[in-house]
Amino acid sequence: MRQQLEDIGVKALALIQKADSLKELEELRVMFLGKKGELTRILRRMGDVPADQRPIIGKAANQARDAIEAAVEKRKRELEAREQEQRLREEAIDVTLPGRPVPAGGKHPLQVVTEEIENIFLGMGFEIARGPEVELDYYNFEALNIPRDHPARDMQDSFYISDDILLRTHTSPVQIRAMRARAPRLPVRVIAPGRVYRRDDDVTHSPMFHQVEGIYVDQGISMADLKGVLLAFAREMYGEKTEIRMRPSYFPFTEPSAEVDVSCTMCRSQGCRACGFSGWLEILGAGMVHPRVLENGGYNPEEVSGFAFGMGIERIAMLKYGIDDIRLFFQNDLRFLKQFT
Ligand code: 2NL
Repeated sequence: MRQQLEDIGVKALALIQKADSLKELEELRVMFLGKKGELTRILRRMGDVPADQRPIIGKAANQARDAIEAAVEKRKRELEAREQEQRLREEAIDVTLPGRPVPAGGKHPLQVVTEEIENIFLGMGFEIARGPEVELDYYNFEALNIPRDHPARDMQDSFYISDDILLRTHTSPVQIRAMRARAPRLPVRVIAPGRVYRRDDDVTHSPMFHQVEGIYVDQGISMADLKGVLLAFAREMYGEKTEIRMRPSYFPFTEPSAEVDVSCTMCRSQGCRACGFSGWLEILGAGMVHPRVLENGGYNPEEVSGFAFGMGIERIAMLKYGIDDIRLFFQNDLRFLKQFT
């Protein structure tokens, strides 16, 4: 029996050392140490061993079991280490690979144009003023001398929130607020860029669009100041050879009022499709602030005067980039937007 134990030990250690997978190793462990294993089978026959031999055989059996267990453990660690190393090789991350590119994004063409306009007026000493897009009827219409029966005040033309609250239809209310915040201090010299809303929707009109308005109130401001500022603006925006012309017009909030045209940059006033073969592009409305509007702004029209102007950003951007459909600005199609970064 001692010999048998020794044989099992030698055989087991040899097989265990050669086991090539954890599965095979476990099968060997069961084969020798399991309930029906070879070693267990021999120990079951301990009863047949003469009593004086039992300690010796028992000791030999224990030694065989300990040796097999130790060999299994040792081989298990080796196989696990090998498996781990293989996994690490397979799953290795190459930290020298280039990163995934993050698209950089860019400015919306309307933002590009708005900032260009802002910077030109900042350079002439104007401040940038902002105000609510949901506005009181008073600031949007009443304070601007727009009569009760004016079509712009109709439900058909403006987005009303309630009887006396609506989405602003121009940024003029921002300038009324700016005047009231500053009065009686002088000068008031602000521009008001931002979103405005009108019930209009076709190739050249969007229900939401953008405006920049400007106002300059001080002692002795005249139409000459208006023309000088707008000419300086046009030349910075469209080039130093640019000319402007003013034609009489009408707005309820200015008197007198004018449409301001800029000489066509595309054809150097020779006449082209963009300017309707007239040589001039209509891009601004302007005028001297109506005395009642000055009053509503907190200023005495006997003591001060002012000019104001307004322009639509989409129209300016469409002329600048040759865009023929206003809806392209708001569809967020990257094929369109990527052309202007
Ligand atoms: C246009 C014409 C204009 C104004 C806007 C204005 C504002 C105040 C007082 C007086 Cl607070 N006027 N703004 C004046 C004349 C024309 O805009 O064609 N806009 C797109």
